[in-house]
Amino acid sequence: MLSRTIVTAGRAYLDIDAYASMISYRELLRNTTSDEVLAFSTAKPNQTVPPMLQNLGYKLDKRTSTDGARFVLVDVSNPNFFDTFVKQERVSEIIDHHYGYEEYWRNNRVVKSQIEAVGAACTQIYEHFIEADRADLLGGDLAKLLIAGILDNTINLKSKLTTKRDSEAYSELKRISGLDDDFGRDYFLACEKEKIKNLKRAILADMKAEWVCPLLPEAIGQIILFNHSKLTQEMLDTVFADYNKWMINVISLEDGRSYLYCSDAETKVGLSELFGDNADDSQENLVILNDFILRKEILKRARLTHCDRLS
Ligand SMILES: [Mn+2]
Repeated sequence: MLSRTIVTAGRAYLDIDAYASMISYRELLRNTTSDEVLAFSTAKPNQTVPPMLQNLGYKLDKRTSTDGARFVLVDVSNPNFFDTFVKQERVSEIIDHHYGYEEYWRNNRVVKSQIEAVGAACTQIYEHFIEADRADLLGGDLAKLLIAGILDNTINLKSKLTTKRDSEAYSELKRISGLDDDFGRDYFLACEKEKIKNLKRAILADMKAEWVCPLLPEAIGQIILFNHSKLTQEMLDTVFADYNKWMINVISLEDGRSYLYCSDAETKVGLSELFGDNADDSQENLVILNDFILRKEILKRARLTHCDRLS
């Protein structure tokens, strides 16, 4: 009997890195093993998978029986986040780039695990094609998926988590497929379009509500756009109508800056205090940083600044 392998990812959400990794690795396994290989998920692709990518020739499979199947997990290694149908005792392989469970899986001798500090799981998947000498499969649509995964998870190769392996995978995928940097631009613009279309949903789906220090409000949003100019203070006031105090980190890819919009003068003072020497704070309720920053880095900075003061 044919053995069945199911390539899947986390249960919480399906971003382009997970989506592209699942589909691409399925294609590689189909071409290099005799297994029946499927890729599916209970999670829906999020806004990082715009229609231009969901409508390619390669799609996820329909969900089907997992009885007796082996599971390959990509872009996730924390068992608490595995898709709901995954049976841990039948996991055969894990390819991931998140910290925390390296040791846990290293101690498991049955599971082949590859958990590394790279910017995107798609980079690891790309390398598997090269190791298997199957770069021939990467023309066209698979390259598009993998490139999008790499660019999204590394924030256009500008995030601090970006490694040389990510940049090389990106260049090589472009070379193999004949795509150029315009594809990345088109991809980010397509994502931006989806987010602007459903702005409130896009922002509220990714809110942090956590009291960190007196300099920041509890409600902190984050959105990545190709260009910040699509957003206005009025649009944000509508999105945050139910919030008393808020701020949002608008990461603008084209100019590589963070635009920190906020609800009130007091929050603005806090932001100026945190970032003033490296920012333009001449506008009302807005602080523009010289570089972009991630929300988790803002929180870290606020915690450190506040602890300094207490000590
Ligand atoms: Mn990822």
